[in-house]
Amino acid sequence: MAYMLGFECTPPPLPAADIAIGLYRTMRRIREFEDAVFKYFQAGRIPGTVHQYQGQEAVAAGVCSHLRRTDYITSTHRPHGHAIAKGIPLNEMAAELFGSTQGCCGGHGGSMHMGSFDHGMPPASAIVAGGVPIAAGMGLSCRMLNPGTVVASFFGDGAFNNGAFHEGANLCAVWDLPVVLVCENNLYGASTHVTLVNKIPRLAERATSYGMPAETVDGNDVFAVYEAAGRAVQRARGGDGPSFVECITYRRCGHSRRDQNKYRDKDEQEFWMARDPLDLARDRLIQAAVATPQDLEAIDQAAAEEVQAALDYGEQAPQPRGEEALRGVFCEEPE
Ligand SMILES: Cc1ncc(C[n+]2csc(CCOP(=O)(O)OP(=O)(O)O)c2C)c(N)n1
Ligand SMILES: [Mg+2]
Repeated sequence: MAYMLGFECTPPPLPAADIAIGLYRTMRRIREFEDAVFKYFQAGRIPGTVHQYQGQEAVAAGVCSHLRRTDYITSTHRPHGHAIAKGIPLNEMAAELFGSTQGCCGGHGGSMHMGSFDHGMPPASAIVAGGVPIAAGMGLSCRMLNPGTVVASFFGDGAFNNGAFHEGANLCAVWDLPVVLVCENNLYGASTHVTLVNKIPRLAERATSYGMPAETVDGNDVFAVYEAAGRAVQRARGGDGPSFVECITYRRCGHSRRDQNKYRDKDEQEFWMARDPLDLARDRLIQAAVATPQDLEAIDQAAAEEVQAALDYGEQAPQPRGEEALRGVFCEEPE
């Protein structure tokens, strides 16, 4: 395990029962949504492509459970899990995927630009590392206009070597911005393994050079992510500046819809497939007698029903008329 994760880790104590069960529920809602959406894409019922989040649920759930509706996140080309964890209703997300005017971006964004200003998530940027300088800007605005508000910026290991990450991280550090930099190190940037593009594989080690606390956690253990993110969010909220949390995780799906994962080592895949974040959380909750298998099955069932209802809603929601395409393109003249 140490070889594959790259470090030894001890699972932290469980948080309070309602929080621990809430983390499981969020992960299950994400997994159900993603699995159902995959089937719709495969069947050609949703246009475009999709980058999915199966396997990484613990990161979004663990971080966003510390955030308020008035806090912000920035997201990536893989945004569904972040959006669900930040509280965007599934109906609005599903409608967005179908390009409906009822979608959270009015159908203009689709999968890769999921977001909702009402829920503290500007539409996701599919430009790798693009969210980091945006988070720095939002963090500056929060510090000046709304102290106590926090920005969490999600990005991948592939983003780490992009200049935009370094500019954004440096600004966060020098201006003590209330930003939590959440690196989802799923070991691959598309098909490129993290060791091929990093001489120092522990990305948190390099992040400390900006002068901020940085730590690496087991990103498949939702309770480990929850604990580390709690420290980082508290620090940001208290005005003490940014932190970097590297979450080592793995996607259970291809990079995008058509990817067949042929570039991934068999042993590596087997190791990670046996470390499903939902299974790990389920086992711990049951072992600690925080929940019974029946309690968790009820959560699973409710999530499946909610997701199916959302996709039914999204598929039937009204499609835009032609003139909608120009909405938001030109500035409206003030009356
Ligand atoms: C600036 C930029 N370069 C290249 C791409 C094409 N691209 C899309 S996703 C991706 C890989 C990103 O890897 P990572 O940041 O690790 O995120 P992951 O896909 O693993 O979630 C690339 C290269 C892009 N969208 N933006
Ligand atoms: Mg990656």
